[in-house]
Amino acid sequence: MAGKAPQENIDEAQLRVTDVQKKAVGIPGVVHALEVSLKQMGPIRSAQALLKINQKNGFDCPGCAWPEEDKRHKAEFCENGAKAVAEEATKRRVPPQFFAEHSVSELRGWDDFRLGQQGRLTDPMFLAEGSENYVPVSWDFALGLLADELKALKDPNEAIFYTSGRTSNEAAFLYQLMVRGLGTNNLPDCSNMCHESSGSALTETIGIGKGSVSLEDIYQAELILIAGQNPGTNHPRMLTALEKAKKNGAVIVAVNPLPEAGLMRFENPQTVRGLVGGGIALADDFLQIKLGGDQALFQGLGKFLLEEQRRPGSEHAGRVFDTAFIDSHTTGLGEYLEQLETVTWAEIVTASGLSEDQIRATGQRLLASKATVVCWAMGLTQHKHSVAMLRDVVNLLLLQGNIGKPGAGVCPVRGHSNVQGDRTMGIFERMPAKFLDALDAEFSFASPRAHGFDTVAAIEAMRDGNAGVFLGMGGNFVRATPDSDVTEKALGNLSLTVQISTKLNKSHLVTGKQALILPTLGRTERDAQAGGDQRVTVEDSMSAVHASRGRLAPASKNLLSEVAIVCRLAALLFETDDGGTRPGAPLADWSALAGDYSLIRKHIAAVVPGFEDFEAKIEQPGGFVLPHGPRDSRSFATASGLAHFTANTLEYPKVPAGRLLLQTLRSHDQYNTTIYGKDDRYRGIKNGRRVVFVNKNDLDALGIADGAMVDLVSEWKDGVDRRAPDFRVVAYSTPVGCAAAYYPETNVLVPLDSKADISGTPTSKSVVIRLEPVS
Ligand SMILES: Nc1nc2c(c(=O)[nH]1)N[C@H]1C(S)=C(S)[C@@H](COP(=O)(O)OP(=O)(O)OC[C@H]3O[C@@H](n4cnc5c(=O)[nH]c(N)nc54)[C@H](O)[C@@H]3O)O[C@H]1N2
Ligand SMILES: Nc1nc2c(c(=O)[nH]1)N[C@H]1C(S)=C(S)[C@@H](COP(=O)(O)OP(=O)(O)OC[C@H]3O[C@@H](n4cnc5c(=O)[nH]c(N)nc54)[C@H](O)[C@@H]3O)O[C@H]1N2
Ligand SMILES: [Mo]
Repeated sequence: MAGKAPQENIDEAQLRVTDVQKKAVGIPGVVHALEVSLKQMGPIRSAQALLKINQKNGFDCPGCAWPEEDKRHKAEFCENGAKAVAEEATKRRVPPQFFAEHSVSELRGWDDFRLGQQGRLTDPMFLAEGSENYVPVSWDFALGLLADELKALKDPNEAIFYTSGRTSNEAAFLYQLMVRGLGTNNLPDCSNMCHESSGSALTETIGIGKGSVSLEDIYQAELILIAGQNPGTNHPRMLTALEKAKKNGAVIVAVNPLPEAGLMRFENPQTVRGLVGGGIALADDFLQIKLGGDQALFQGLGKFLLEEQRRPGSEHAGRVFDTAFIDSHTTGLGEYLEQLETVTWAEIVTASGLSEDQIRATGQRLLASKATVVCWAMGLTQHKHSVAMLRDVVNLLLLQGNIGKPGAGVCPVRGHSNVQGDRTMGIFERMPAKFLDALDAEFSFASPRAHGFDTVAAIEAMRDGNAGVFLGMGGNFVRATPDSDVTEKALGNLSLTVQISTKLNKSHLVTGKQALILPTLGRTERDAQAGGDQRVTVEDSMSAVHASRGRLAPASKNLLSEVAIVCRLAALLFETDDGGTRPGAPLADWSALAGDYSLIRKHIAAVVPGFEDFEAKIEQPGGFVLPHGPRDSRSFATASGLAHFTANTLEYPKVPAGRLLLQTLRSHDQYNTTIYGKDDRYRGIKNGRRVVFVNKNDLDALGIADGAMVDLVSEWKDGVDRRAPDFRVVAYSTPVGCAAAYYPETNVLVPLDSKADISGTPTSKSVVIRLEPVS
């Protein structure tokens, strides 16, 4: 039997701080995942679901975007993947009766854990203006209301269409077509808050916003730098790949303010050795860097290579740089080297918090490596100067020709399982003209060309009264976004907010004047349409596209697939009463597309490069890999046709005395805003989430005791008091001046206009705070 959903908020008084763990996975991970699975799914469904994760002919794990290996284990087992599946395939339900019993005001008092744990949404629900309770409605009513509200807008740019990264390629493609057909590019997505800085930096410098390595490259790498990433929790299957790289002789360097368990030691649950204990030490070196200090580190490494290149008598002199590659494939080296000459070691040390010796030792690792990969995630993308930081990552790799050769390259490790695919399908407020031209040609219409709102701009538009309707294709907008109080108020200005969701979350409760919940199928469920059972496709972090087919019975008879929802809405928007297409609307047979997704793939094949023969290519076992110029042939689709070195002034956060810099991150028991449980096992936290990790020296200097209760108060130039109350202080291994606490509880502290230059990503890893003791 599956267990009952919790009926209480997390009681933070029960919080306990235990020992920090120095290794990841092993038996405790397996046991924990099975516990969660059984509680949510019961034994039979657990077995059905877990055996189909990431198997050929199975479904793509909704956990993360790390690629699958070609030779798969019987169970591609990963603790957090299993938890993600359990949360979706849960037997718990949120039926209409639930909303009759609980008003939205009451539910607003429930925390994210309690809301998410109630289970799957079963029916379309409507919250009328002034009403306290959602009521069940028909799909015709719900979609009719949404279409009417959209049509009634003075300007299509008053509508906002958000996407989270679980949406399939097929649904995403039709969704952006519908949005552009309506006449707007307002397509903000979770990527704006996630890897946007990676996309910005990579597109400028190497001509494509995607990583350049394959799994094989990871296995063949001689040196792997992992900066700003906690794979033990967020990409556990990556540890298996790192273990293999390590066995092949790779050196691994972890760059992180925190000694994350997964990076330190890993027990692979797929192997006997992993299960009996011991495991393998993954990181050879650990650089405990200050928050936001990575640009300094990468410039320091560049400076070291430059010095070695030029040092008379050095065995490496003149041979450090890959001159042949630089001469034929790059531009801008001179300006970059000038910047490296200008920046001083003293500044690099201050900014990074690392010693010159430590950086030089890592430089020696680079000298010794013929193939280097740099992997990164949110620790590098969510700072004010993230784009410059990532350009410096690219600079360093270009110096030694580490792009487009086996075992080398850039590896931004994506989050949501199809966030990369959604972008490929056109979910972007600034899609290039080439894509839009192809879209127009395929559907005989003229898509709008003015850029739309990204996530922050969308909130600003809502706040300022410039938006009327919000539609969320998945995700939990109100909790994932920064400046929670501002965002909540902004949503209240809209006339209608609509969420296409699998599970209950706060975005269903903080609404416009009217609201709709449109419940949809998840990845694990059978998607039966007029043309038979359908499969969808996804793209992983390494540009591999493959099919995903759900097998479980849907959570309710009244769910529609994401594709079906888009098609029905588009038909209401674009079709005339006699079934024709309105003038100016995209020419598409929406009901045929809903019945047979292979027809959608035909359109994708015609519009998106690399998808020719799409249907045939997904028949190949494991799918196919999209073209990637730098990786495939060292060709760079920049204006000059060359890879660009760039000169970036060194930046780093400067924190006033007596203040700390806060990073907001994930615990081991959450998937973004979905909270699975109350523990962060590796970091030694049990039964609670309101903790702030602080260096002991900072606590001493501030006169605050380990275990004391404090409010976190963010300080920003607008002088507004942003406060997250009642956090327990935990003395922890983190650089002096650098604190950490969990997202989304701390999103209230991130000011809306504190965002990265160029990419616009909220600075979730860089918030100046003070600790105010609670008396
Ligand atoms: N189980 C699980 N899996 C997930 C998710 C989840 O919530 N749960 N989320 C998914 C999503 S959408 C994403 S984007 C990824 C996120 O994956 P991660 O980026 O690993 O997630 P975070 O918890 O934000 O961790 C950031 C890491 O960067 C470090 N860090 C913070 N600031 C800095 C810095 O300035 N420099 C350096 N060098 N390091 C820094 C932190 O200490 C932490 O180890 O995971 C995906 N997978
Ligand atoms: N402070 C701070 N803020 C952050 C971050 C941070 O590190 N710190 N990280 C940022 C990052 S990296 C990201 S990616 C965003 C995440 O932002 P989002 O993607 O908006 O948030 P999620 O929590 O992943 O969304 C969870 C909801 O998605 C719905 N859902 C799940 N599966 C499906 C599905 O298959 N279809 C549909 N239609 N709905 C589904 C469920 O209803 C669930 O409640 O948050 C960002 N916000
Ligand atoms: Mo993400």
